[in-house]
Amino acid sequence: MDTQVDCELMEEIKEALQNNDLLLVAETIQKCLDKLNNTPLNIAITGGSGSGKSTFVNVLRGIDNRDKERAAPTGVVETTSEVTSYPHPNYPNVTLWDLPGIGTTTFPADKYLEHVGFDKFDFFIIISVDRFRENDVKLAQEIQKMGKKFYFVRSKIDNNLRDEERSQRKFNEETTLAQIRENCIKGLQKLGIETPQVFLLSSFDLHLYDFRLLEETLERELPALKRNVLLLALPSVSLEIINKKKEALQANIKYYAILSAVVGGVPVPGISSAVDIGMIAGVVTQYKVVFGLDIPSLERLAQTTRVPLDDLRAVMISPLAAKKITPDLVMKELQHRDMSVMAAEEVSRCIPILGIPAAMGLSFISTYRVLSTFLDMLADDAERVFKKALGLNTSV
Ligand SMILES: Nc1nc2c(ncn2[C@@H]2O[C@H](COP(=O)(O)OP(=O)(O)OP(=O)(O)O)[C@@H](O)[C@H]2O)c(=O)[nH]1
Ligand SMILES: [Mg+2]
Repeated sequence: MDTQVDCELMEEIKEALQNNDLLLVAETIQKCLDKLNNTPLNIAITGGSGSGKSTFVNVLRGIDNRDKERAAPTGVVETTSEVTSYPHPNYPNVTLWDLPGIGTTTFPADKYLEHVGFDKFDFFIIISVDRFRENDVKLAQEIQKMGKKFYFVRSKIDNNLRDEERSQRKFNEETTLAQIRENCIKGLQKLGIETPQVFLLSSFDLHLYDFRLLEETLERELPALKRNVLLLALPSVSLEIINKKKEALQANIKYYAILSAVVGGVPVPGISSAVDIGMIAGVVTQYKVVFGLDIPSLERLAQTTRVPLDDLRAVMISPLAAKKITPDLVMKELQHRDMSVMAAEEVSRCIPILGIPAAMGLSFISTYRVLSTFLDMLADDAERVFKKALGLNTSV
């Protein structure tokens, strides 16, 4: 799938470049980047009592249920009775909304939606721990009437598989999953949803079952800017997600490269032209957060996976991943790194397309290459950390 989002202001950037209005170029690019990074995304999680709503809210934010400070309260007796918002720890523009189940309120579906303030949500996830109920379906129909999207999630699949394995002599995971899916779909059809889609998940094993499918579906159905925000904010629970994050970040490098070219920077030995070290440090810091390689994210990952933090850190190879990013560190990395890995032609192809004046070409190329190289390094480390966290073979 195409994960690249181009900013609709590209034409204005080109025009400003042609007119040599560098201040306007910088301003417009900043606007683009703001849109790409700060577009709000509000996700509503609803469903029956004890279905795992709050746990799902937590895992989507990369937060462990046991994290008393930040986690949405969960447990066998903790009932969500109020609409509560939980901002994503790294992206304040992304908010997960833990809603009380419609069954735990006295509202009919339309009043329930009014009560929870449906308008602000980009989409709804309706969770059920077994078959879906009339309430779920009425809610889904009302959500649709309001012009919003909903997705059915069947939770705690790990429990079902464990139970089946204990009680069936010929246990087969695929067969059991197919049965659960079939059962949910038939139930929903009976209640009036013509072609339902149900995603089978375990919040404790997000990398298994249908989470990938759910993620792909959301990506497909969201408007471009929201899709980009969702992708960056999602926990890196699959190699595909890591790869898509990398592509999305790669697509933005041109903006930073233009910025660097118009603002000018410091000449670094071994680099063919000036680059803006401070800006590069800022962008690389953002890459670390997107890939979950910053210390707070790693600590949360260690807690969720129970893999010691030091073991996770030990598989990271790049000094950029292991240390706090400072302009000095970036400078040092640049000095002893071969930045010619990316063919000059590949980058220079962008120059006429973007309308970058020849005088700025070299700076553009340098920054483009530097950021691409750093992005590659960090994406590789993200893969290693992901494999370590899941106990996969990390030898490279
Ligand atoms: N095995 C398993 N247990 C889960 C899963 N998701 C949630 N749980 C457990 O189910 C219980 C209820 O989870 P919550 O997240 O509190 O459910 P909830 O829908 O927010 O519950 P209420 O707010 O009471 O309506 C907790 O003990 C969770 O640990 C899952 O995917 N697998
Ligand atoms: Mg709850």
